[in-house]
Amino acid sequence: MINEFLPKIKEEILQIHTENELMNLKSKYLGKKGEFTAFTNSIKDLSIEEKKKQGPVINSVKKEIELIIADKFSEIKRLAIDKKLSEEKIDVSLPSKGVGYGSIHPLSQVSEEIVDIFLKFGFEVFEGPEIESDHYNFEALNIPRDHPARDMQDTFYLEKGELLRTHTSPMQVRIMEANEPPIKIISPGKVYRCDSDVTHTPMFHQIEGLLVDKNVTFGNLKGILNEFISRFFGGDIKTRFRPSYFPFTEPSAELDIEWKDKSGSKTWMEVLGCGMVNPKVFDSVGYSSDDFTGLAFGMGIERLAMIKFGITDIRYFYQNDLKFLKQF
Ligand code: 2NM
Repeated sequence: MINEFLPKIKEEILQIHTENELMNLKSKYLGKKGEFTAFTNSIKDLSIEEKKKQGPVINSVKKEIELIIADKFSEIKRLAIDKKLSEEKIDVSLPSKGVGYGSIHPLSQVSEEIVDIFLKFGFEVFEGPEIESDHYNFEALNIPRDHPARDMQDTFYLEKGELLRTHTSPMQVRIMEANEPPIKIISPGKVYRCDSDVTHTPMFHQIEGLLVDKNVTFGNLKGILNEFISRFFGGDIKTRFRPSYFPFTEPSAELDIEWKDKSGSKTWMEVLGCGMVNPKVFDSVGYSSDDFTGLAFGMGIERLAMIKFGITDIRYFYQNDLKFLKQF
């Protein structure tokens, strides 16, 4: 009879220790074919009077059974957690797994190394905005309207006539505009050009230098850059200044170094561009070309790092492959 269910279930539940066993018990009584379910189904054969009497009793017993099962369920969970906590021990005397150390990215290493050399020469470091105006990036640097560098294919143009700087010289124009000579600065930073192959990426890094004073000569330019090359590449490196053209310098030159290629034979490698600041640049920043002369140079960090470390594909720098990065 209905009164027998609760004592029976309470008795059986004492023997239960796992969630699985509890689920089995639940379905044994409350499942579709369960004993209690069968009992409740039999109510339909009773008279209306009996139904009214038995209905509430059945419901309250069912609730009680569900409660007993739910309590047991919580108890099983709690015991499992207690067991886990008491068994799990942390052995603080075990050796640790060790920490993986990061390292400075090769481009940062090379950039810092170059900056360090010029700091020792007495240059000051100035960084500026990567979004620039046509004035600072082109106009003030004597890059004329029809120059290919201004072409959409070389320069990333933004809205409102702004653009991503294609070199770090705009910063040097800003410094000249705001200061009288003497000036002795370098500007490292990211620059952007629409270009992509094994030696070009749309973003790369540059360091440009500028020295303006009375009586600055091409001899000073050669002296500074030769000393830089010897410190950066180490030892006795042959250099040659090969005539070239930039709108912002006159005369202009490219600096080559003698270098051994993979097969061991000597070749000339172009490492940077340089020249004496074009008087037209001085005009636009308000310097007097009668009183002052200037030397300037610009180099690509990726290019110098590739030469120094013998890297043949520029894209290695940006793939964050630890096998590559760990070599530096
Ligand atoms: C280069 C080569 C030659 C350069 C010129 C100037 C400035 F602002 F003074 F006009 N800054 N940098 C310069 C000169 C850059 O890069 C290949």
